[in-house]
Amino acid sequence: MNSGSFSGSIDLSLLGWNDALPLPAGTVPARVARVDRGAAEVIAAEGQFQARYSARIRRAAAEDPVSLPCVGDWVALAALPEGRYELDAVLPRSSAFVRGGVSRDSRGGLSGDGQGQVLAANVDVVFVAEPSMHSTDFADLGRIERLVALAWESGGVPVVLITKADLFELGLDELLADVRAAAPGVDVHALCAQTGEGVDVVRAYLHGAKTAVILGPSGAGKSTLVNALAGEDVMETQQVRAADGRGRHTTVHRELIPLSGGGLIIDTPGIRRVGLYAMNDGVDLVFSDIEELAEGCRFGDCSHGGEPGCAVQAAVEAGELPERRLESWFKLQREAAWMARRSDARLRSEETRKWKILHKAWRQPGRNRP
Ligand SMILES: Nc1nc2c(ncn2[C@@H]2O[C@H](COP(=O)(O)OP(=O)(O)OP(=O)(O)O)[C@@H](O)[C@H]2O)c(=O)[nH]1
Ligand SMILES: [Mg+2]
Ligand SMILES: [Zn+2]
Repeated sequence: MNSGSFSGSIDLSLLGWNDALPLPAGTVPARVARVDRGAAEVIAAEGQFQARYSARIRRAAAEDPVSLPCVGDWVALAALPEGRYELDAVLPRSSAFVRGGVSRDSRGGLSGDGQGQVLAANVDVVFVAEPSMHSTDFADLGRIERLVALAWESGGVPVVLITKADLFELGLDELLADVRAAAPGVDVHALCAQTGEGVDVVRAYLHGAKTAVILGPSGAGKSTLVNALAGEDVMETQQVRAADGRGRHTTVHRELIPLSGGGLIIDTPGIRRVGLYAMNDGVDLVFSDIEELAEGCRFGDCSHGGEPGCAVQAAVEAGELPERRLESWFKLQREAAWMARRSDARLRSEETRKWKILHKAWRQPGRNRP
């Protein structure tokens, strides 16, 4: 579904435009609302329309997919004849939400090209939506930790939203306490988008033409919340609740929606698996409690895996740190280490390739040698 079109002159500052962005001479600024193959739906001062990619953009993207325009990007449009425009440059991003091209296949092995894909750019706030109840499951704390880590990594500020609060009346306070412990230093709110309860609290994060992205599993109620924020049905929502809780994805495109009350929100399809992409600081931030405890370990390089004098293990035994959380930390550490090793290996093989080419050129007869 489309987020509606504009007519007349749009004040770009309402879309979050920042005068400090370096706009090439002779081009017009626009914000990417949605990406299609080879083209993007953009919002410029004169309205919303589709702009095709210039040859320059296509060349850059072939070298590095991260340079492809993505939803939320500010771009430069170059004028074509007949009043049309082409998308000619992506302006520097203030934040980028990147997902690794890594996923776990059916046999549990990791696969993928390891190339990052930018999911959203220039995002101020990352809403991590997790349903209080998902079919017969309770909120998944591990998924929250993972998405919050990725949010910190993106440069945006994470905010956890426990959706469908109406389905979890008994002990909602305890659930919120568990979520807060899983995401230290992060705002956590419960809401019910169906009745509108808690929606104003969410809206307040968008004051000042801020841009948010909403992430979470399919069926979490992301689009329902976006509609509640917009005050009208701009996004399609799941009509029948899937019996197994996984269901099909109702939202299939990432889309930037300007809200009439101010601010913008990017709705996204449900995330099945989140790969880590060069994740370092994000993991440390989401597990700041473990990092803090670790300062009390006897050994500076303690792995908290059974060494003597381990303050982290002691906290687990004392019931101060949930064992689940330590397991989750181990898991994300392993993945981050794996990703780092992989990109090292890729760098090395790239270097080897360059040297081989150089070496070959060197040995070619008749070449000028320095
Ligand atoms: N009980 C209850 N149901 C809700 C609430 N919010 C949304 N739902 C229902 O949950 C289902 C899924 O909502 P959507 O908004 O389509 O979920 P989504 O996260 O956008 O899902 P995808 O687009 O597939 O990623 C719909 O049937 C909604 O009516 C809520 O606050 N309470
Ligand atoms: Mg949706
Ligand atoms: Zn330790």
